[in-house]
Amino acid sequence: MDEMLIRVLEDFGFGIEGSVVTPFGSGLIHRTWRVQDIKGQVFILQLVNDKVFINPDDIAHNISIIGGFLKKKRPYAIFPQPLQTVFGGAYSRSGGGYYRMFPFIAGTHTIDICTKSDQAFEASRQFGLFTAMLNDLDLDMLRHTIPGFHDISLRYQQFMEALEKGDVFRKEESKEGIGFLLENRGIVDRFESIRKDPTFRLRVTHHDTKISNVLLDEQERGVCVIDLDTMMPGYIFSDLGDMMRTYLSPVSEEEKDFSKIEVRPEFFAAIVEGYAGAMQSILTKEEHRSIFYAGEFMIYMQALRFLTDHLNNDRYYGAAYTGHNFVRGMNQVRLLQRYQEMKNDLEKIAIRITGQ
Ligand code: GN1
Ligand code: MG
Repeated sequence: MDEMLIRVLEDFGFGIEGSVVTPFGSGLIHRTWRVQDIKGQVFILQLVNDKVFINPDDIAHNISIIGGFLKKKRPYAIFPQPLQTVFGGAYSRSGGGYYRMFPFIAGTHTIDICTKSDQAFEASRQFGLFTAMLNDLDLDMLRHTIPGFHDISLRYQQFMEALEKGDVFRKEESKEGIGFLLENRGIVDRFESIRKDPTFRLRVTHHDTKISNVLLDEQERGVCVIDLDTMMPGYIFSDLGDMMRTYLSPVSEEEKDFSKIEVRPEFFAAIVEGYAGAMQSILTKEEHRSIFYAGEFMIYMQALRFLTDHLNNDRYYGAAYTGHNFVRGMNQVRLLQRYQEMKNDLEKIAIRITGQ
């Protein structure tokens, strides 16, 4: 085993004898390992990307505030608290970066693609319950772990800067996608008016609601949400929208054959049902009216982010092959087009389910 990992494991009180460490998961940001100790218990070890999370202590702060709140007010909630090091810290710094460790909840598993609408329902219900359980937590207690993370106006501005200063050849090649994004700027304008509307509530939202961030039990019932790095004050359309972005189509943002990109209305219905059911009377009229917008908001923002990164020569997401972020960006453009084509049907579904 790597010298550095040995020291990190020791900081968390693990003996090296009998511990098995294997790479785990498919996230783009952190490095993750599965650790099995001598007794066969399983843990998840992560090296936090401190270029993205500039102040990892903010993550530990939010986890501790939210964990403490739930323990006191919602003792039935399942919330996987990270382990402390033998020195009482949230991170081991022995490997150079910020390493943290979580227990793995026995009897649960995660999936990488949403193949059944029941899975979409279960996941959405868990994200809805998460926000509902934190409805009365004072938002001022929380820190913004990535400032401006889902600020679509900031993402738009970064896109405009990349158009000005980015790679000229890549810009030429991305003309069609760029044109589409510029034409759809209304999505950013709508966010600006929501932000100015004092009645549109900020809540504790998760900000990374992909299907692999929900633990499922053997019957595929949702158990709880994981990956708590970006839980911070936000709008429900961030969470609803990222589920739409990642569950509606049978293929992911990685797919190169865009003819496979589809919007499955039964998955849209499942997302709305799961979320609205969990949030019940908590959702406001303004929030109900933002359900279709949620998908537009998140798909558009992700298209902006991938194309911006392509123009900036892949400095944020990295690239496994030349043009990787171009493919991802154009994939999201296509998904947004498909989504907008179905606007009438999807809005009807949302109204049928929520009655609003
Ligand atoms: C990143 O690493 P991962 O897959 O959890 C990104 C999300 C993007 C996603 C796109 C901190 O998440 O915002 O939607 O890639 N997270 C961060 O795959 O930038
Ligand atoms: Mg994540």
